[in-house]
Amino acid sequence: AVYPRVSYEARRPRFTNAVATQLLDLIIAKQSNLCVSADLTKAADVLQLADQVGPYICMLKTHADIIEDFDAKFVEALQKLAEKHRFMIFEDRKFADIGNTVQHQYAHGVHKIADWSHIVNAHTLPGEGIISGLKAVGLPKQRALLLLAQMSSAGTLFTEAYTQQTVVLADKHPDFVIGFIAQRALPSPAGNDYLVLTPGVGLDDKGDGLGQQYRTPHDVLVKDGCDVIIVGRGIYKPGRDPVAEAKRYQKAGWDAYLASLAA
Ligand code: 6AU
Repeated sequence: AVYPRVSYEARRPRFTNAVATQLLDLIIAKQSNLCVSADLTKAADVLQLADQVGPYICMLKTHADIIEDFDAKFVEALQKLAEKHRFMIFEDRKFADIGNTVQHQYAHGVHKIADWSHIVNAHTLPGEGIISGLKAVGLPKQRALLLLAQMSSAGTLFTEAYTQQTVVLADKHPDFVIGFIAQRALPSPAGNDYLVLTPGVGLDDKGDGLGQQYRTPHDVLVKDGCDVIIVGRGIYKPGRDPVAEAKRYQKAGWDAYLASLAA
């Protein structure tokens, strides 16, 4: 294989961040590398989806700022579901500002993301300060960060050099940066291990008419060496049965992982 697969078990001791080891434990215990993206606009709908797919996922991804009735009760209920079904919470905030501003966006405001989300993500465009700022807030709370190193959308302005520079920035903070949002495995020049979480995964659709591009779990896990598949509308799009689809993507993701181990 182009990207030799090392098992989740063997990689676990390479991580110092507690979120990364917890996540790997969940992936192994539940045999699931599936993260469901719950991009719904009503709190009750997000919670219902989380309860339905909870047994089949390692992680639930939220966009808190699209939830019309977001409040502390929602957060409490989501945390209960995360404990009940054992999944991690990933708020897909995509921070992109200077360190001082993202600290406030992370800790304060309506969403108080740092209080409830195990994982958040950030663009590296502003430079290292965005990581340092988020880390000062997140690390004492035992949180973790993913850096956007590539995107799934058509015509993305990410370049190979930007992707490589993003890995170099991660290597300055391996205690807080546990991985990337990317489309393929990204080896680190410093020899750190990173988890690659990959959106733009779908078994039935090729795109969404707004630039999203879908590949299969087999493509991203076997061909491109990624670690976690992120699936949204493939699971909850109207007309689809979220439980049946979550089971289907869990199996597709795990079968692809096993195939990549054998490859
Ligand atoms: O499966 P979908 O297309 O319904 O949803 C994909 C989810 C959305 C996007 O905001 C997000 O994944 N996403 C990201 C993330 C996770 O950062 C990056 C990217 O390159 N593409 C992408 O779709 O919630």
